[in-house]
Amino acid sequence: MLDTSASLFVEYAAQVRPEIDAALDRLSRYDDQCPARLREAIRHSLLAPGKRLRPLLVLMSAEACGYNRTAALPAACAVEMIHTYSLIHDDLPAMDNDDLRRGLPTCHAAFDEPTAILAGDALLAQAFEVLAGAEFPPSVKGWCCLELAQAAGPRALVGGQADDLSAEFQGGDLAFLEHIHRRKTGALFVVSLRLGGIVGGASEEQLAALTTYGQAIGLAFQIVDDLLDLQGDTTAMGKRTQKDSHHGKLTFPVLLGVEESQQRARRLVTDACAALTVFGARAARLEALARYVLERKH
Ligand code: GRG
Repeated sequence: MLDTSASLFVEYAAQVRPEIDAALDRLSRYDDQCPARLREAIRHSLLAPGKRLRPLLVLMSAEACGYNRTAALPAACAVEMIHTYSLIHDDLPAMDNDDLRRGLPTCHAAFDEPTAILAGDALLAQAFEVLAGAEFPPSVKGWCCLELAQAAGPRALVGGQADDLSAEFQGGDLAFLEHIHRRKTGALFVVSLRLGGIVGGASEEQLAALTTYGQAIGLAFQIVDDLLDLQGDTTAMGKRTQKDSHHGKLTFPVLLGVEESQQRARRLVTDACAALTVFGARAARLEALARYVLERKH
């Protein structure tokens, strides 16, 4: 294992986030075929100050494979578009019914419900346009589109969300909770790392390592998210906290308690880092991100 601390990731993210934001800005300057209100709604959510963890994972994974970060940007933006669409739809009154996201009013609160639904729909479609239109070899583009569609689809993100909504009413055990979050949260983490690896020409062994790492940090991220919902502060988080406990939701601290949840997150981060040995010193930033997942305050 390398000697890395979360600050290595924090510094890298501060340097690279503006590159991601600039690319997302360029990709959302639609001409007047796109109605102005729809464009504003998309940009309101897409350009809001998110942490950009998933696009950073794409770029870090491509770089760990020795690939150029700028060339990997379309894959990074495609994943962030899927993530933002999922946040817009999750915030809708029919789902989590939230009024605050990324420190700003949610899309439907700032605009209206139909516009927010359409903004999400537009981003979901555009993610694939961006990937398919990138300057990757055709076989790489096809592979990336397949993996992203699977991660966003009924057996992953959407299926996890559906089960999460039903768990609010039915309860469940630890295995069910992990099954939800491997799909709802984990699948986008894993596909971010895999897309970076695929465009970066990763070997089978490297792709398998990225997958194992992604599954572990995805789950650790969700456990920490549940703990922050319980203990965190709305201003720092940029979204409402203590919603899960108030809605009787199935969460890790509810099932395991705070202490055991923290221990589980720590164990997952250790496992995640152990999976990266195949990358040698090039794993340093990914290891630092794993530590950041444990230490983050928002
Ligand atoms: C609507 C298909 C569909 C899915 C919604 C995104 C989502 C699935 C639900 C949101 C609630 C939630 C707790 C999701 C788990 C993943 C998560 C913590 C998302 C927030 O990700 P961050 O913290 O957000 O990376 P930023 O804003 O920084 O990008």
